Amino acid sequence: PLLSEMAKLREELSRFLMRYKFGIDEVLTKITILQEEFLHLHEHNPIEHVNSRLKSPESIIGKIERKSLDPSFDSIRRSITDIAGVRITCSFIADAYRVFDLLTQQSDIRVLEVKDYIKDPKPNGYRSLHAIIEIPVFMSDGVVPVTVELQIRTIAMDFWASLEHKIYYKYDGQVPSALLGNLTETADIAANLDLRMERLHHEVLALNSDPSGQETRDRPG
Ligand code: 0O2
Repeated sequence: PLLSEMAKLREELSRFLMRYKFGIDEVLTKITILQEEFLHLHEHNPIEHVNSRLKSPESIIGKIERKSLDPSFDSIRRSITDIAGVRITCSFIADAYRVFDLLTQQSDIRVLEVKDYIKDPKPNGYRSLHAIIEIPVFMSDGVVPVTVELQIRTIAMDFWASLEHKIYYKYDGQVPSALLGNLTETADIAANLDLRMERLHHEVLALNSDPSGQETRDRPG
């Protein structure tokens, strides 16, 4: 009986997680459409790359324990909003906000929460635009709203965050204070690089435009 209980639980868990995988698929399709449309219009493509991940059962269990949550599917659905995660890396800060608007203004998407760590960086220097969105997924037995965590950032922010993440895990969260200071400083340097790159980008656009402000030249080749 215990084995059949376990098998039932595993089946329920994989069906539960499947919805989140489909939620990711829906968001990725929306991003692909935006990217292809930008490409078609011959405009500058605001998206550098896209990553997605489904939280592992171990990591979900870890969060249930850390937050002392009721371990029911219903409570997990309500309390753990980052089971499905999509990270979009853009070239410039303005692109990050543009992509955020283009996605969150779509009529089938409901925005549950926004955390703008670009405007208000975390004390360690972490920058990114976060949103918890809800997207409908059409299953055989009906429509289910699925929450997806969106993280939108620039290449420089992403570079910093991946190194910081590695260091954080290497020291199991207890990063030596000398390193912490250095990390925050590099986050500020990365933010400065973002500003300068954006300025440079605008200068290039201005140089390639005619007096009426229309772009006149495409990249050769
Ligand atoms: P992983 O391994 O990337 O999934 P919560 O998720 O509710 O516990 P919180 O603080 O409410 O956390 O959510 P928040 O601030 O929106 O951050 C969630 C995710 O953002 C993290 O997920 C990271 O991916 C990223 N993040 C937030 N702060 C930092 C930071 O200081 N450094 C880096 N590198 N990433 C950060 P996880 O689950 O912590 O990690």
